[in-house]
Amino acid sequence: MNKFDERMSLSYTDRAGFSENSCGRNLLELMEQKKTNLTFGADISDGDELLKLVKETGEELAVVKTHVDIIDSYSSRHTEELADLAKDLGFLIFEDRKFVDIGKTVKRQYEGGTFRIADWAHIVNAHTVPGPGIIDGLYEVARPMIEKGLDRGLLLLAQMTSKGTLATGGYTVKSVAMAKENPEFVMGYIGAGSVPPELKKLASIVELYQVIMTPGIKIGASYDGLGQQYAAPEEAIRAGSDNLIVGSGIYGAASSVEAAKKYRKIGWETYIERLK
Ligand code: 6AU
Repeated sequence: MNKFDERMSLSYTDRAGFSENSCGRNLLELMEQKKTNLTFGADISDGDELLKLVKETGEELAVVKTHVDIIDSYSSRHTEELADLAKDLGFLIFEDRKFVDIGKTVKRQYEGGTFRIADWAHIVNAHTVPGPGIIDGLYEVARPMIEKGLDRGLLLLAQMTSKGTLATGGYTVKSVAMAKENPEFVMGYIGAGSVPPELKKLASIVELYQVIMTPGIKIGASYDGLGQQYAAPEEAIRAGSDNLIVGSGIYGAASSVEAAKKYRKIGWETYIERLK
């Protein structure tokens, strides 16, 4: 059986057994237990509104993804309360920081500054354009936390959803190769949910235990006017996505809770179908 077919036929729990990163393992197990493979991309500038929406939708979610630097008047209260909600409602926090610098700089951006991301984000992501030093720099911060039993994992941006992206073909293949040195830290990849044939190529070369999380998902839309491209949730799951990242499809809906329930149901049912 080829890698893609094997990936599609195994449950999250089966794949979790192969994982060397505890955060990746816990995400796979959490998705199976909670029966949701949905991430809410909570791109909301008002910190209190963000917390309110997360409180309302948290039961439906495996992960809440933040862009902490778009919160107006950020204070550590926002991320402390988010961390409390994560414990109460059972989801992981993914700060979509997209680190993209040399190792010693990203190390400081992850650990310190205004946001102290490593203190509260279980998952972060990084571009591979700087080379493997970016993984080493981030891992210097995460390693002692992982050794203490905390969930800390890194997703590499092997692809992007935006029109004209350079993250395709050989770039994607080299990004996947870069993860191999640090299986205890790199838990998976961002893949382009919006471009199912490309996503399938990624899902055909990554290890079984690695998670592919996919933005670019929206029902009834194909473009946002600023480069973002969309596909339907079913298409992404069938092309190898493990987790659907939905932003404006949830926070822009008339009822965010109803939208989250809808994306959750489609994501989960399509995952169950692919196991058959
Ligand atoms: O559903 P949307 O289009 O409203 O939001 C998509 C979210 C945004 C993006 O910053 C993010 O997903 N994203 C990413 C991530 C998660 O790394 C990569 C990418 O290629 N495209 C993309 O949209 O918060």
